[in-house]
Amino acid sequence: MKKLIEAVLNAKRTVALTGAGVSTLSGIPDFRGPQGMYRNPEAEKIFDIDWFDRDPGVYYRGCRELVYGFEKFRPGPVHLALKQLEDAGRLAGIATQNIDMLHQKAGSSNVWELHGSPLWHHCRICGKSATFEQVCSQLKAGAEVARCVCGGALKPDITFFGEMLPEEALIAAQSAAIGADVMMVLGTSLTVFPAAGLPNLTLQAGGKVFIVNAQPTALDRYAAGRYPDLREFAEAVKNALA
Ligand code: CNA
Ligand code: ZN
Repeated sequence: MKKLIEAVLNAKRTVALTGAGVSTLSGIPDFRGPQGMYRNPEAEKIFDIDWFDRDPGVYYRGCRELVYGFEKFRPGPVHLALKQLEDAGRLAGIATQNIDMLHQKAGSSNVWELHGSPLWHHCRICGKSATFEQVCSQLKAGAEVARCVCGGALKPDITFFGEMLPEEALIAAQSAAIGADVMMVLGTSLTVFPAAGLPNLTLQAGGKVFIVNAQPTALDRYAAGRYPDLREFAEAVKNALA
């Protein structure tokens, strides 16, 4: 971990790419870790746009507790460490694949949400928007699927499989990755593209990539350093900035 911390302290521009692993420390299951949602074969349907249009109940049943229970989850040690790095002027931004809004809750200001978030929902028929709170209150009142006044299903602005990524966030994250001399890859299996391609942009531009993830990734052999433990990472950041 010493090499990673030294690189960050000496870098001109560091960016982070985060995945579901950083939020397992807050109690939110990931997809592909040992306790991940993909142990349930139905899980692949939950964030699939064709399934949503066929039966929005698949998403709402699968995410009732999780997404609409997001209020009860608190930022974990990695979210807090990244906020500290930003405050210390050591982190230019965070590209996240997460949809749980925990980086913002931790206070990080430069967050590119590559897979969107449920902060807003839109009607699949008329396009009208609804807030997270409006959807939560429908679900609390017993609705199986949150619906627009026109009767259409409300879909969260989360990028589902089969949809394009939010263009602005993707372009910002890509240019940050190209301009970074250090990229920290934290808690992601690096399997969902194009997000998983961001570290390649840093490598191609001559920057260094460090990976902190329990399971191996396809980029491990190109990494300047590779560590399994996200808690240890958060602790090392805290100590370095103390
Ligand atoms: P993933 O494929 O589930 O990979 C997560 C990785 O994190 C795995 O390789 C784990 O080994 C690793 N990991 C988990 N916990 C720890 C830990 N404590 N220490 C070290 N490593 C750990 O998730 P990705 O983010 O790579 O996949 C992208 C998908 C998952 C995105 O589309 C997300 O929207 C989606 N997702 C997001 C959330 C969330 O917002 N919190 C939760 C579940 C899935
Ligand atoms: Zn509508």
